[in-house]
Amino acid sequence: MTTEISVPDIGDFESVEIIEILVKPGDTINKNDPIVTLESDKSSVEVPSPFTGKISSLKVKIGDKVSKGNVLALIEAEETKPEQESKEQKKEETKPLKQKKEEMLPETEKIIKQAEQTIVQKHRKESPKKVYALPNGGDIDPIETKEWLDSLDAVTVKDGSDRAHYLLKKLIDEAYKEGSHRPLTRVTPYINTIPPEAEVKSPGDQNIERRIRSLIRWNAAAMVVKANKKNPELGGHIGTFASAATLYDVGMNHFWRGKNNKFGGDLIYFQGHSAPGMYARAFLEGRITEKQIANFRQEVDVKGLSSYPHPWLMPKFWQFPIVSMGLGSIMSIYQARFTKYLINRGLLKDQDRKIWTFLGDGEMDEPESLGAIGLASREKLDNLIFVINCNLQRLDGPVRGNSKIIQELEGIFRGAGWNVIKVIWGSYWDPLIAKDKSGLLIRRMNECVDGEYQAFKAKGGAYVRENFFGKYPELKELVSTMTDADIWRLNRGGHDPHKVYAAYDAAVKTKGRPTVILAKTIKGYGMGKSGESINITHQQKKLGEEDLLYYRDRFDIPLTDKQVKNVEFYKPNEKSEEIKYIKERRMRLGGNLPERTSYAKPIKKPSKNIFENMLKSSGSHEMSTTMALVRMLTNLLRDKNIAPKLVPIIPDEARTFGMEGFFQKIGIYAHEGQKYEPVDSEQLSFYREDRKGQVLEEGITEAGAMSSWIAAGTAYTNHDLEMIPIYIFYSMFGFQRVMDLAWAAGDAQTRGFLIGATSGRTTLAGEGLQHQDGHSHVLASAIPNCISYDPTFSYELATIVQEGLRKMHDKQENIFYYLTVMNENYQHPQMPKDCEKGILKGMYLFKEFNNRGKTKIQLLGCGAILREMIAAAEILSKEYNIDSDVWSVTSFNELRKDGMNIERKNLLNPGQKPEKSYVEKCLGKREGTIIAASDYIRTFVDQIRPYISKSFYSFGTDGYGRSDGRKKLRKFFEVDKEHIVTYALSVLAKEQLISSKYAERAMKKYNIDKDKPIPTVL
Ligand SMILES: Cc1ncc(C[n+]2csc(CCOP(=O)(O)OP(=O)(O)O)c2C)c(N)n1
Ligand SMILES: [Mg+2]
Repeated sequence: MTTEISVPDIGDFESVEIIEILVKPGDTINKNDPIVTLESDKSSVEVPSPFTGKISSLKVKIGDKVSKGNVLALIEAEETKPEQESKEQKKEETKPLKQKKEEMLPETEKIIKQAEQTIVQKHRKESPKKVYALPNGGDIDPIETKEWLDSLDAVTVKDGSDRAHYLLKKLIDEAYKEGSHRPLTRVTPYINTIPPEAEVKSPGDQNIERRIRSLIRWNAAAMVVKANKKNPELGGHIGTFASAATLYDVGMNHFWRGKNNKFGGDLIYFQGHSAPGMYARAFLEGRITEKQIANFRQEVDVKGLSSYPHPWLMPKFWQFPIVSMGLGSIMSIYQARFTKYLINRGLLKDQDRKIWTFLGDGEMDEPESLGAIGLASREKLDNLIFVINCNLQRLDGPVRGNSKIIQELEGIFRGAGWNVIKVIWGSYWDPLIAKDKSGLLIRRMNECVDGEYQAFKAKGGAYVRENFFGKYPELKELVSTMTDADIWRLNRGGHDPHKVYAAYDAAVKTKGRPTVILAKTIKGYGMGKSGESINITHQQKKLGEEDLLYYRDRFDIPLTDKQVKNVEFYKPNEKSEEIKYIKERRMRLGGNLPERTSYAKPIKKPSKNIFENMLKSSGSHEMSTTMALVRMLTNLLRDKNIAPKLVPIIPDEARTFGMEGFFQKIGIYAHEGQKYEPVDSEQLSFYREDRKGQVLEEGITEAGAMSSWIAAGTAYTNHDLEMIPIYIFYSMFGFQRVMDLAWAAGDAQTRGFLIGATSGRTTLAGEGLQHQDGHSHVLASAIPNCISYDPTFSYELATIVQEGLRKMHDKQENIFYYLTVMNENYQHPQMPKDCEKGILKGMYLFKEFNNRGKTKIQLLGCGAILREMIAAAEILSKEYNIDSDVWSVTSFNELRKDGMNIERKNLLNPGQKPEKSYVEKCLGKREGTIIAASDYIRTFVDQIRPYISKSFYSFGTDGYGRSDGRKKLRKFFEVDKEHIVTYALSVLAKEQLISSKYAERAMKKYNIDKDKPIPTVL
């Protein structure tokens, strides 16, 4: 049956142009196959067929303008009822009878009145007559309290703790209804979450594990001390790993599975300052040589070991660069989410891999540490486990001297919906807590603050007896049979392998939410007087002989005094129990950690015809480079190799960039699918969330979006899957906002595209000072493996993207691209001949104005300002008979890279004929002074100044942006065609090639006020 395919609801648009027809008569198509592409002045979107069948005729052609309801084609459809219709019908059937607005009001008022009466009565009923609790939380009726506690006990014994929890929750809910607003469940008592009887026991041999841990501790400390003996400039940390050794060891021996040909491996984000501990273990495992650890922090000549986890410097070892505090948290959260994304999209097998992140308690104050924890619980990331090493100290002093960091973090994470496991007390405390029937011990634990806990571990057993237990006679009595040494031995949970094992075991078994383990430890554990739990611990890197001997004895390291004085490392022989054990554990767990490998298959570069349209002139059709990019992405989504690998990432700006067509076409990733009918469900580009959705619509978090981009751009190593992440953002909120993450992305060798959209100080126009970007390219230039371009025309953009795909995803080079695209609409010319190489190198000759010129000038324009330069060249030619060569500069950054490389080569080869830089090759033989301008600060343009032998003048948009139209802004920043003409005339006058009167006249003509201050002060 012949059926019409017509234009569906396309939102607010009327008369939208058809720019592509994707079917022809006779084609057999499936439902949802695209029929045509429509383009408004803001976005382009494909119209899918609502039917499966054979196209019998087309009713439109390219260039036609259509609106909702216009017929596009006729189809011999297999079924004629489009889904949309039946949905609408269904809705009609179930719709309740609509009441008229006027009829609703009195009824509503009645309900409100009734409600108000109830509230008033309730208020009267509950006016407080009695004081229920003392302001300090003290108990006004201990007998009543006991009755409640006995009841709770009885319920727990009879029906279990879940029933007790249920009743408590009911009571709390009831109390809320009655007006109590205190968050009763924010924190739990200051004791371990897992009671001793519920602990799962470690199957490991504790004696061997302790010996291994001691050796790792020694070698880790020795490598820092040795390096600093050689050269005190080198630095390093002992105290951080000393506090975390058990936390790492239990994971390494029992939980963290390596990557191999059957399993993808757990991903561990090691806290940066713990790096010596990871090296020390790898040394015992035979993965790192003694020469390497002897050269810790000496990387230049001897290929020693990196200070911190840097994949760029140790690409076969480190996976995650997280020494900048806070980044580990946010990057790992988005890593865990991206892993689920790949699984839900069917690209990765679900092997229950875990992501573990080690963080410092001081580090948790970074906004990036806590800023994304809501996402982790919202997305039910049960593949994510945080271990926060709560040694109570940061660099200068206690993290929370006057309160307790563990309790604070517990409240925050519980509030965010995480599973919180506190590992506060070690096993030696268990009998004391069991004996404490009155609850006084827990009360004392609750009332001490971290400043005191820090002192307890710095000042010895007698001090603890006096100042901790001594506060209450009953507690003093509790420890009366213990010696001071026994009291000193009362350990902290994070140093107890049993407690840590039980916590890890519970964490890996947790379903439906992420887990955070809050482990209490001692900073500088084992360092004694030189650095245990004292304020200078963090900086301590030079242990004296006495300190080293103490450390050796504390951990029973079989080294002689002489060997200790020489700061020798210790590794038992290969046949020893320890080495056999450590290797066997890792073998059982599937492989080494950390280890960075990649077995990802390259993605074949797309066929050239995907880009064909972009190389042609757009004729009279005007469009922005943003729209050109979106068109290109839409085309790439038709390439079978590329399409599934594209990961569009957007922080809440898809509509600004005209990308809403992606919602319908590839869907927005949502781990629970779409539980609601979207408000715009009738429209073509409706907000479609889908479990298999491809777009990462991150919301307003550039740091989160950047973390997703890093996760996707490193999937080639972390998941052996090459992905193509394209993160599109307001250019001002890119590098400026997340530079630290961009730096880490470079270190991690992320591959992908960063797109600074709505770019250019004068091109974004009305948004003003906070939005108008004039320096993102300068920031991008600081990252060595970032390649950046500011293209003007769609063929430039197409050339760059093609090359990017080829280099990063076909050739698998470890680079990433930063491209700026604009929202200014204009016509795009056809690609000139032979400019491909120039586009990629950074500049090419766009046009020569050869009239009968008196004199000549070289005009270099970049991005938005190239068009001003072309217009200026026309004026100079027509009105002043001045010839010019106009160059399109696609990247001053790339030109500078070439320039400095060539200059260096020449300086290092003084006896040889010097090579020419690329800019010199382009401009050296051309006549005339150079005038160069961009929509960025002059620093961007000035980068090429040293590499050309001619006079050079640069113009740019230095200063704060402000709101206005493009024309006015360009005049204000002096990068409009009129200023360029005037400055060109002035430059030629300065060079004594023409009279100065031309420039003066131009200033008058164009209303250029020479007394206006430079924009940087305005
Ligand atoms: C963004 C950032 N700011 C500052 C530092 C310097 N820094 C290194 S370690 C440290 C203290 C860390 O304390 P904590 O997080 O408690 O870790 P711990 O060493 O106690 O385990 C600081 C301030 C850094 N590495 N990164
Ligand atoms: Mg700390």
